Amino acid sequence: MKFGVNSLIWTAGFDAVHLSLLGKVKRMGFDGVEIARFSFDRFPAGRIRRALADEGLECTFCSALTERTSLVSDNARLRDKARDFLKRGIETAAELGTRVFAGPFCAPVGLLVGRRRTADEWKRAVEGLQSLGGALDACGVTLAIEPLNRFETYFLNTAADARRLCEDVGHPRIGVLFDTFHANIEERDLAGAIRELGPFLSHVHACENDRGAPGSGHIPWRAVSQALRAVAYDGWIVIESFGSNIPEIAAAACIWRDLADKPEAIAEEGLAFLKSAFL
Ligand code: LER
Ligand code: MN
Repeated sequence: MKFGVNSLIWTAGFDAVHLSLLGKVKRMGFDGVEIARFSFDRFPAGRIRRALADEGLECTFCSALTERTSLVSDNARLRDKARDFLKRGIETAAELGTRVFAGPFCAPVGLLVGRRRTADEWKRAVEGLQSLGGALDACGVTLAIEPLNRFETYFLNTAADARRLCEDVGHPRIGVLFDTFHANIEERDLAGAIRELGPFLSHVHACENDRGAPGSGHIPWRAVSQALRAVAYDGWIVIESFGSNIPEIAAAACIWRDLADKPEAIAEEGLAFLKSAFL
């Protein structure tokens, strides 16, 4: 397993001006950084890739569908926009030199429609994801689809549904991102959910129940660690939290208070805890 930290702790628009963060992340003891972007225009992927190599760091890449971009919409224009966006994201991940592109990639983050998903929406998600198979193969990238808790999406909330979605899609480069924060709200048994995902588990966000430092709340980390071992997971464990000034996800993530004295504390204290619990 490799440990990473998500750049959303500091910024939603990781760019050349943030390269000094890389040295800091390396000195904290992480293997890599998860770079977050919600737009891929003018993104200096090559420069960031070289800076990562200079620091001896790896990376993963994450994003999200936001307003007016949806694979499941009945509006073909919004579906096209979502497919183009995800294809650009997959190509950008390859330019960064990572094999993981992760996030909630079916419906826009924060969209709640006051009803459960329909069979037509499920079918459109399956077809939309299938249409990305060629780009994933060409770029050697895996798409890790993230179920979110019910207050952030109506479309995909549980590990069991995420596994079924992947089975219906049937592409080996499409798997599931398991985020312990969302799972704590939606799963009866976090370890059981991980075991049920088995080979479909592609990526992990390690988040405390309040999005603070892993180890400071009530997520059952030992059980999570044992379940990851049981399914022979050897991918990334990425600490994810959000600064309170991230407009792209503020309305969905609803973090309205500081979860630590400074953002670095979530990364540093979380990593020390995870290494003791997981290694
Ligand atoms: C993104 O990884 C995530 O977990 C979401 O809660 C963002 O709103
Ligand atoms: Mn997450």
